[in-house]
Amino acid sequence: MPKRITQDIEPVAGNGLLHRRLFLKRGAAALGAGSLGLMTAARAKELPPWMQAPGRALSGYGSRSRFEGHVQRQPLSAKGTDGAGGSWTPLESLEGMITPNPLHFERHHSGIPDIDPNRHRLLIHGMVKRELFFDMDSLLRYPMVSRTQFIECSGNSYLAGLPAEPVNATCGALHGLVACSEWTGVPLSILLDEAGVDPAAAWILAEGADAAAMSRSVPLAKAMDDALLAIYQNGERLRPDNGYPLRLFLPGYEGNMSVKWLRRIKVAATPAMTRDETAKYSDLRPDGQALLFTFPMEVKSVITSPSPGLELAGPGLYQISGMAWSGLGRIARVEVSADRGATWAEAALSGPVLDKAVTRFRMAWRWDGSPSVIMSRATDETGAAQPAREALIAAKGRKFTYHYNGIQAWRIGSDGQAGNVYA
Ligand SMILES: Nc1nc2c(c(=O)[nH]1)N[C@H]1C(S)=C(S)[C@@H](COP(=O)(O)O)O[C@H]1N2
Ligand SMILES: [Mo]
Repeated sequence: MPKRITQDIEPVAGNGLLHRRLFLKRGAAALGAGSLGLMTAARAKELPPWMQAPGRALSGYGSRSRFEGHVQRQPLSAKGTDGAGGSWTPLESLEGMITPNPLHFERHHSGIPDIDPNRHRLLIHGMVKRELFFDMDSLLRYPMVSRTQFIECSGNSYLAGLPAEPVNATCGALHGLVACSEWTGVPLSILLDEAGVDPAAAWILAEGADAAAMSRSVPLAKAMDDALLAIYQNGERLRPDNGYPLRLFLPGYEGNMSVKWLRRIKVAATPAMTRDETAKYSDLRPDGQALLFTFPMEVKSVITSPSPGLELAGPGLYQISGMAWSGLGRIARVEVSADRGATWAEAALSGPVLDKAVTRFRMAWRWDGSPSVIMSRATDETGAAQPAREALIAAKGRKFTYHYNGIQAWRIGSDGQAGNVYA
């Protein structure tokens, strides 16, 4: 082995964490050496069956390999008949920063409406000089922008850290109410400018066209800053699950405010105090008072591999892979520990590192086969760092369910199995 590689794979923190340089150089090939050795030259020369006859025909709309059918959102079934429920993105099965549309998590309060885009309308009214009424064709004529950003339900992750005993479930089932897409649409500010906002206005109310008519109040400053009327998701029209034909998208803010199936925006002086911003999506403090309007999703990260359900095959070199995001800006740094937080080392960030987007991080780990606890800790460009679970509970108590962003620890047993652990 060349000298430089030998140096690069020197541990940089306890229990076998290796320098992130390993992934920035050809030395990374060292990770794969074992498995390639199994294939003999003779077997590699045989023609596999799929090379012996032409493959199947073209199709108008693509589908994934039949060997990937097990990768599913979970749980799939809606509870009850009112259509309320959610499905989680299987984070442990995905890589990179983009969430494929069919695996984008879902959260709806009254099912998915079957909206005919030709009959869908958006009304802008309230404290404006002129009311505006749009159909989809007229909206599509406005200049659009595209942004790659995450959306996260503020109820995400509480199951991973707030129950008295750690819940054992996959990474996706614990943290999968987050997804990152390229969103394309019309900046809301363009339409509000056209409507002529009254200088005394300070809020908007956004309402969806679902049976719940789900609605949230949004500060006018956010509406005028980077709020998007999203029409496209990763290049194609939104999925019905995610708001077809039109949704509000509020970068960095709790997912609930990104009203799907958007039909109405009312400009107002005060917040409307809707059900979803009073009875729900408020944060109960230890003293029994509730905090309202806690909009930004704070910095978080989680290791997606290894994680529960993904078994390590035996001692050796592994790639720790995970995702980090912050509703306050870019990810500045992710650190990883393999010794229950005693020592930490900086992970490699996989670019581009975008504002309010998921950032993929990677770390090389030489696992010696002994029981270990691995964890990740993200810091964003504002300097905010992801808190330890105990520190978060000490500050916020145990009664809150939204905005949990504590550090996630996975224990790895000597059998290579991972599980949720409080560390
Ligand atoms: N009209 C409407 N908008 C809605 C909801 C809803 O039930 N109805 N759910 C909200 C919640 S709680 C979240 S977290 C996000 C989820 O977006 P997604 O289903 O596209 O992942 O949509 C929000 N927008
Ligand atoms: Mo949500």
